[in-house]
Amino acid sequence: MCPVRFNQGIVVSINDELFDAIVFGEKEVVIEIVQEAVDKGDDVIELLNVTMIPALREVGNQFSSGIVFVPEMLVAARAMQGGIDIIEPLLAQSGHEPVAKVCIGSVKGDLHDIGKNLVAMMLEGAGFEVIDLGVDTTVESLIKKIEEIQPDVLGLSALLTTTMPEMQKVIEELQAKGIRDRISVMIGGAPVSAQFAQDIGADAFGKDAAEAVSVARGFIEQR
Ligand code: B1M
Repeated sequence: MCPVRFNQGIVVSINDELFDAIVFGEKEVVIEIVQEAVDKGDDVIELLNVTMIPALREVGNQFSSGIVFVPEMLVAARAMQGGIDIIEPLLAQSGHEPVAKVCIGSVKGDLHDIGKNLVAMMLEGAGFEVIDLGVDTTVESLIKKIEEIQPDVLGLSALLTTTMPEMQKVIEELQAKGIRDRISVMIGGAPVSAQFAQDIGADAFGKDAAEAVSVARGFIEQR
């Protein structure tokens, strides 16, 4: 199956070779192309948003259509990660004193972490101190870490519709422990929406990594 580099007439790739390398899980090729782009001083954020992320979305679409299966999704994710590892130092460069502390994690049952990692990197680049709590984080482990670290912001990520309810459980537990008012909660991930954030009592929804940074900055400005 040929990868779709257009979606409803909109170009989703500025580098078709890189797009295909991610779709087909060719990690070495991805590394080579991304390194070349970095060396040339290309806009890597644009490359990420207008090639790499759409390429993984294409893999998801092919998975939904039964064209590829979990192993192909996994090698595509690994190939993507190879590219992100090269971009990471550029995204995470800040050089400022931390503006605030953020704890971030993918909720219980959710092993997807590429989006969460990107959000964490962009926040670091924007001067936040980010404590990444990983994936499949249970309500109990999150609360324990929050009590220990006392972050200003909690970021929760979910990619599965089945794990979204975990976000509400975390917020309910923060309330039960009497610490909800001390922390701003941002949620994100492909199936999550601003409406869902409002419904479960989160403070905000971040559509993507760039928006997550503006949301986190907004939290701090409001303090
Ligand atoms: Co999975 N998977 N997956 N998967 N996977 C999806 C999510 C899916 C939509 C594919 C599909 O069917 N089209 C589907 C979910 C369907 C649903 O729930 N409705 C799905 C499924 C079903 C599954 C399994 C159940 C498959 C199976 O085993 N049968 C399984 C579940 C495992 C688990 O979590 N328990 C599974 C497994 C996997 C892999 C391990 C193979 C791999 C993940 C590897 C990894 O993350 N290390 C994988 C992948 C790669 C995907 C797709 C293809 C790509 C996800 C991704 O990384 N996108 C995905 C399809 C898709 O998304 N269209 C799919 C790129 C990433 C940059 O975007 O994560 O959306 P995203 O993050 C964005 C924004 O959402 C936002 O910013 C990011 C950057 O812009 N954002 C936040 C994210 N978190 C945020 C937090 C914030 C703010 C913004 O604030 C805190």
